[in-house]
Amino acid sequence: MKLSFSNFLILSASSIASFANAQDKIVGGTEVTPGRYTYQAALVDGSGSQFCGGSLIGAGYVLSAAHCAGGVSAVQIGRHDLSDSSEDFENIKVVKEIKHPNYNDDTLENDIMILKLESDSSAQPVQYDTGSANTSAGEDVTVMGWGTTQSGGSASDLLLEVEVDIVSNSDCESDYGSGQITDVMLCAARSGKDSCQGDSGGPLVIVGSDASSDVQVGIVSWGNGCADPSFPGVYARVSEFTDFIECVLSGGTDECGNTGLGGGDDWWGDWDDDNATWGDDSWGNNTDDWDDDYGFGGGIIDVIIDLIYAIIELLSSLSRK
Ligand code: 4AZ
Repeated sequence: MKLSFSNFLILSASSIASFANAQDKIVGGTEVTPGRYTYQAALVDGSGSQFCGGSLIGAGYVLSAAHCAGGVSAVQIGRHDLSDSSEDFENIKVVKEIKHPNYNDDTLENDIMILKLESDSSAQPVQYDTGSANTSAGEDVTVMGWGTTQSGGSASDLLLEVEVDIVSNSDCESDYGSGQITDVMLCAARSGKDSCQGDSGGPLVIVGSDASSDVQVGIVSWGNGCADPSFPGVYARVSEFTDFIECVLSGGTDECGNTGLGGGDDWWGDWDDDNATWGDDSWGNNTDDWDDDYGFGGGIIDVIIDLIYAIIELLSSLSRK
């Protein structure tokens, strides 16, 4: 994951400290029963190396963390032992990384992304929490991945899982410091157990009787070290992103989740939403629109249009004051 410089300093110190009580799995976990988590996805780069996790939420869509964006080449669904190339799994090319438009890579707010796949997976997807799951402090939740088995340690070839307890946002904020844990995050911890580097983007679920009854409540996002008793693991809180997820699953892309330019409930946002080909879709942001078709793609025209939108949005917000 990405770390701010101050987090990096804390992480460096805490990884030295946690070295002393290193655990041996995900951190403190166990090997998954192969095939249990049908929806678990390995995100791989151009050379086929796994670097993040994800979860199948619809036949053609994988949910992951925005901080995993940039080089997702394909997803592999149905994997268990990454060192076993003879495994029977789906390798599906990614055609678009749809990051939440308000993802902030300093604060890691809105650390959510959906990958659009070139073709459908036939695996059982996971249900995602739209607000009815119980995410009270103390609830048991499970996280899985091929990430490192200790902070700064080496990754696991085998898919590992670990059960942790939900920690309230207020307790988590007292651990991390004021303002660091917002409503769009969810924390979880248990002594000696945690997600870690390389698990990012993977699902945190309330386990049901089988894959079809599991409910995903979190996405592995960040933390200071791993299984450090002073710092819970931090996850994107899935129920806060129902609109974003449903917009993407119904075919949307760059306009989804946009509460800023061309999104919000100010007069400009409303007008722009009504005129849906402006601002969000056809102009400025996209890679396959008229301006790109006419050869200006991603260039100065986009910048100028975005600037005009920014000015309009600013004037609009001033007029609301
Ligand atoms: C990471 O670096 C990371 N303990 C993921 C999860 C956690 C810490 C770090 C949570 O991707």
